[in-house]
Amino acid sequence: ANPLKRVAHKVTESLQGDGGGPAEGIPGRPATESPSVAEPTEPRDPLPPKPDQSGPDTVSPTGQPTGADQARMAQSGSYLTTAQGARLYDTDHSLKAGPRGPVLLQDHHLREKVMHFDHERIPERVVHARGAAAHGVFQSYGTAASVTKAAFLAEDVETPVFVRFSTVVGSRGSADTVRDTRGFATKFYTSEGVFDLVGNNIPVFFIQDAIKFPDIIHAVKPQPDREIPQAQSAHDTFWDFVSLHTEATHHTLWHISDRGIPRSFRMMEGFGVHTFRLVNAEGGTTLVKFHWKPRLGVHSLVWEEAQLINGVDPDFHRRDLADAIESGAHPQWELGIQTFPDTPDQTFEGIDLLDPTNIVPEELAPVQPVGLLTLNRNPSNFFAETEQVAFHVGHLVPGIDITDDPLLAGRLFSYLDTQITRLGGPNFAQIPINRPHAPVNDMLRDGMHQTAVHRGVAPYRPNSLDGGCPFTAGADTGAYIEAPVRVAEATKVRQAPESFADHFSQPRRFWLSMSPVEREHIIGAYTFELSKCYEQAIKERALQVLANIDTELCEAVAAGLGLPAPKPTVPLADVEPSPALSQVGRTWPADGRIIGIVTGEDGDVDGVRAVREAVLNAGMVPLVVAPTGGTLGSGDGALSVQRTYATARSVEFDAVLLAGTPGVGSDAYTARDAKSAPSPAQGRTTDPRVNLLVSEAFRHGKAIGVWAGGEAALGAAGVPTDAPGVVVAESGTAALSRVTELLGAHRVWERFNTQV
Ligand code: HDE
Repeated sequence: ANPLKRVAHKVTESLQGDGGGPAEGIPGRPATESPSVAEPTEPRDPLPPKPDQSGPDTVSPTGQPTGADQARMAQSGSYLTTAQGARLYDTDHSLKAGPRGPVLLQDHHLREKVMHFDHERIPERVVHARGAAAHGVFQSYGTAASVTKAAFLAEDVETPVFVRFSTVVGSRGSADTVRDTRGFATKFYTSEGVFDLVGNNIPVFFIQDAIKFPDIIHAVKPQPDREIPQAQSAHDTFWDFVSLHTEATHHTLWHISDRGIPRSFRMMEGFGVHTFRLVNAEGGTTLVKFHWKPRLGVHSLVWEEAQLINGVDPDFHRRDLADAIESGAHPQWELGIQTFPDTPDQTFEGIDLLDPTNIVPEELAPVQPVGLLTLNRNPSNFFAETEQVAFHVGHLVPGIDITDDPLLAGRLFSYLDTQITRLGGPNFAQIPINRPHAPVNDMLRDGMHQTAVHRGVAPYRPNSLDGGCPFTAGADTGAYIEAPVRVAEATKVRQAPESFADHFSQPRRFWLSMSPVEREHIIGAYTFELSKCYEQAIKERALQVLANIDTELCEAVAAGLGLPAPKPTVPLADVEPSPALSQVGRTWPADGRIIGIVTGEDGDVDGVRAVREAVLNAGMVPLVVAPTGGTLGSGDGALSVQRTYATARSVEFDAVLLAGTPGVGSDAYTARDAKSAPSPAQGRTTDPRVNLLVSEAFRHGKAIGVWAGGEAALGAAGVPTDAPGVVVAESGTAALSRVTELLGAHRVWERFNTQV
């Protein structure tokens, strides 16, 4: 076990702790920096960034200041100043004519302070407004070198990256665990310029042509009259559109499946969606689809859990990502490519590669790993980095080119255009997070928020006055040269190709690839969403779409809605399942999983201490839950409590351990907490909050381990001791080792009402 990891985990706990344990100062900073109760008055320089915010240095070869250097430029010296650097002696009182007199217009500090505050917000992204991001590094294996000359994909090249995950629909302040597609956008600061891979966690899209993007987004966003519902697809306008516009069927099915409610950003796949074209050193081209494969596997929440988390901890995914990085459990993904010959028809095994509603099953074209992404540093400032980062599918490097996918074409326009409104002008490439780490010598000049001081007199070509500089490069000096692809001779039309017309066989393949428990979740999710629609005609039309995917699916949802199941209007496609699409049935590492250790007043403190250590040693995060805050036990061996019965909810934990007899005989539950008194169970009183925690964990398919009398808490919650995934052990560590094995499958799938 790595001792550093343990120290770091303690940091995580002190950040999350609400148990009132001993103050440990500012997490991650030296103890000498810990704030005393009184405000410090001795002038000193700004505090350094926390350790998790200053990972490996990513200084740009051009000497552009990055990270801490950049912070020093914005914040230096010990004294408070105006934006112009004049030191201030008071920032709490406006300048007035006498203490009770009118405020004077001449107060330049007041005016500057309030003026700046008034403009602190910028427009949120029109889609993907809510996100969280991290810095990291991409280590290339060199396995793609035969198909692309991109320098960052050559053997053993390390490239700094910044990755932003997002939801699509909700506003910037919406909750994390809503049912939605997730964005997975990666900025590679390569030696040949920035490459952005702006993908999603779903490999297909709602529409085949960018011109429909405003339509789908208008349909899914809150309805325009009352601006409800926030961050949800369960409403009439969304289902109105997707039931009429059947090319959305495949994406909608993924969105309704467990992929729409990921357990963590760290446990999501990512996809470039479109087919791209790679170009190698000899000029040879290959069509590819990009995939990100998470080291921790692909895992999801269950719907009830997702809904509860939105209230209990709306920042669940954001917190999970930041905490994991802070604690040293750096999330990792392998970048992989599926490759296809660049034939004139751009199809593979009959699948049109230009249609972004199609996948190519991995069984037909295996995903070949080409490098490893590790996220190892949290942003130091959300606004400067996560909010101001500007991704663009047109940020390409030599060796990576586009195809004629009509969805990609529109994106090539949109991502630049949107930054003008969002970031206030055309110079957003100069914002620190967006700066390339390659030398930049453009002839772009002036404009809003210009921060460069360009030299020379000739920002034009050809010129002699600046000695002819800048010069254009050639293929041998690293120029980006478009692949000389033939463009078909054709007539201008507003029309989709015939090969884009099949909207149901790919969704059917997805459905047939699901395990029974995943199908049950899909049926539940369609029933939930359509039940939220008011218009009968929309529900009926949505059922018609389902009938064209699968009869069992349609009948089950129709039964839930209390409507007749329609017959298919197209023959059901004869497709082979793709086992790679299912999330169930494999075993994954349990790293970074959160284990709730629930104990009572008479809890087994030594047992809790031992199991807590064992959780840390296994690379997981223990959170101790007790009736009240403070510590368990006293003296050197005292254990901090991170959650109390009042603040803990089962949804925070991946598995639960019950130490001793938590909640049984508890006095912590008083009339203040609820109207009813504790209920008797097994001859003793029991705390309903612990009952709820245990029964929810059970219902959501989580492993539960008990020892030292914990069976009583199971009994009180109505959980049978011999149920699947319930472990009764001699000691906490024995319970933990069995629970860790169960976590490998993510959930105890046998608990759901289907055969796995
Ligand atoms: Fe986007 N998309 N998109 N999108 N998209 C934006 O760009 C757009 C599409 C994706 O973390 C916007 O800077 C159009 C597919 C991600 O900053 C905007 C179309 C995929 C992010 C935009 C699509 C995506 C965005 C809003 C249809 C997966 C967040 C703010 C042609 C492959 C990036 C911004 C971040 C953001 C337009 C379709 C992924 C308006 C017109 C397909 C991950 O430019």
